[in-house]
Amino acid sequence: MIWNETKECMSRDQMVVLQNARLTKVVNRVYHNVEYYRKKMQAVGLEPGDIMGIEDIEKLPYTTKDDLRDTYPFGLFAAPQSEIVRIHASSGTTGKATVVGYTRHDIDIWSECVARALTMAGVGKGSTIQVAYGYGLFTGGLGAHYGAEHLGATVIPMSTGNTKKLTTMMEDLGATAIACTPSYLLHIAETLEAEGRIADIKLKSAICGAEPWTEAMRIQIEDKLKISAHDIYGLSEIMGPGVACDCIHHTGLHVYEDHFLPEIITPETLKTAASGETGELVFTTLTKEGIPLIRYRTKDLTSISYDKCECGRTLARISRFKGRSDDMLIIRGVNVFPSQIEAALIEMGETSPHYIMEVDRVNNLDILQMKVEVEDRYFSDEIRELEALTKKIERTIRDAIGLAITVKLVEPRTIERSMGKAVRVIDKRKLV
Ligand code: DLL
Repeated sequence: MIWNETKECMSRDQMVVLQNARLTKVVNRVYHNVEYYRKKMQAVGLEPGDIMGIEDIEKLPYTTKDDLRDTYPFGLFAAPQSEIVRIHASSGTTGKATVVGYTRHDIDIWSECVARALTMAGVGKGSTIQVAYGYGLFTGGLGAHYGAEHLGATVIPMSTGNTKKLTTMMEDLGATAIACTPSYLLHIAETLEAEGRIADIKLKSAICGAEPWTEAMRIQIEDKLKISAHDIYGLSEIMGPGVACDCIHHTGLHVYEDHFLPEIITPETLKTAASGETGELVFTTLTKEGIPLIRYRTKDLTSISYDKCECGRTLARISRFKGRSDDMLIIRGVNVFPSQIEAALIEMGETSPHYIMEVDRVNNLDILQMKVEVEDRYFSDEIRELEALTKKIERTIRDAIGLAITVKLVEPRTIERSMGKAVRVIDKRKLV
């Protein structure tokens, strides 16, 4: 039973009792099993006994992507390798990925959380769901897959990349739900619309996330496909999809607070934000064994409300995301840091460090283009040399970020110089 009062409708007092017990346990776990955390806590004179419950949370140090990078790949793992049954990874700020590991228990909790999220979208036993998030190191595919199986739904593991096959299967196998990025779903909707096939599909709901989208875009998807569309949030460091999801009332995403303790901080001061104020979302994992994280700074900007929802759930709700406090871009659901591209370019050593990236959305699909300055000689030499370098840069960047990119090489001093902080990215995508 997924939608159950014990987990979703407990009183604030009951939730705090549960969180207190779980927080003290996880703090002990990281202190005793993770040298990096032990040292971090000792550096500020903390012992596990100093943390009696969530009212002590502010005493604990933050964790950031840099901590994961500094301890790459396994330095923050709190379980021995023999207990780790799965590894996932996402982009780091420079070349190295952020690696996360799950014990069997972690996978069970993750599946339960995703199942709880899918339940909000009406998915259950008897549903047929197409999972069109990428499968692989990205958490989207397998995360949604295990959650749907946990519910007893029939899963079609589509992954990404072949819209024709996806829409054919959607129709032929009678899919009633789909899990994919919102921009991809809008693309699917427009494809079906153009082919006059909307009436032939049985889709009832969608669970979309992994990238920012707007309420207007959600309504557009619902209107086009005549379905109910839900916003699912998550991040690999904390677990993957299924950290929070919105219910039929769409008044914020319910956070699975029994597993992830949320805080909102002001990024400039790193202090707890005033109640209801927008700030950076921070999570402490309360039940994870593989890689529990303490006060992980997500860099995602949102606000939080503890009011009971009309649906009856008492879980805290975070509002739709308002952006990020760093420069991470999400392109086709893939996280990209401009610094990764810069590092790859510099390592090649054949270009100048002057470049500009442009992200746009064409037919609801993100495209990434880039202009890079190269020496004059490439323009006076044979054209073939220019083409070869273009291809080489495209390959190098694609390998570094995992996304196709179109590169145009330009002559020296043609990219506008900035007086202040260099403008490296122009994001032309308009979230409708
Ligand atoms: O994107 C996990 C996921 C998969 C979530 C499928 C939902 C569905 P990462 O690749 O680690 O994990 O990227 C995490 O993506 O910090 C946000 O900036 C962004 N993000 C994820 N979901 C949403 C959402 C997955 N619903 C980063 N709205 C996060 C806005 C989102 N941004």
